[in-house]
Amino acid sequence: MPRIDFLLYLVTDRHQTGGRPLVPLLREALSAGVRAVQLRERDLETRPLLALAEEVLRLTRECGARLLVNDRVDLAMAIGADGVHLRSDSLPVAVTRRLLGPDRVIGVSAHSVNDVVSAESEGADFVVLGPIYETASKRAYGASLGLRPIEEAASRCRIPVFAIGGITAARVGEVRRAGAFGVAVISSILSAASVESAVRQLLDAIKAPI
Ligand code: TZP
Repeated sequence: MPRIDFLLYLVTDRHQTGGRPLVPLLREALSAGVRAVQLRERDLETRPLLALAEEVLRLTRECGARLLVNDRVDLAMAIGADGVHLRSDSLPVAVTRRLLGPDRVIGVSAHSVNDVVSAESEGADFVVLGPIYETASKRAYGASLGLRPIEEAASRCRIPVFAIGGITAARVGEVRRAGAFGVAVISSILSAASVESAVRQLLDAIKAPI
């Protein structure tokens, strides 16, 4: 099982950059210390998504960071990405593992403790659980979960749980105290006026004793 060696997981959404192009912002985030990126551009068609994925992979490689591709196992394999991030309607974890082999990383999106338990039993390497807080990024997922599911998932499961949804540097402490291994974010990095200082603040909060 691949070791999860990052605590801050940057999820992309090129619609949340305040009109700025995504790739230079990713470069800035990687230079500031982001070590894992999930490419999640759900409305991009295959060809432009492939081109973007190749460009982002070059960047992550330069910076010694990992790149996971949301949902598109085919695309992740085609470019030699570090892994995939599966949704509930993606290929199952076991099928993905057969395709990717033992060394690639498989992350799974979870919206309940039961989702985390299932993801672990199916062989996921880590989960992203949320939305923990109210977030404009994901109204579609309805009510925020709060901290309790993190506590329960952390006590019932061994795989790393990343908290997502409304995560800011100020909230990192409480989600980590609840049992989150790390945090996953879109807007608090990509919508920030200074991506570099947003990343630094998040990493400082992550490194602070809990
Ligand atoms: N899954 C649950 S909430 C969410 C995703 C992808 C969006 C998180 O965005 P933000 O801006 O970090 O709250």
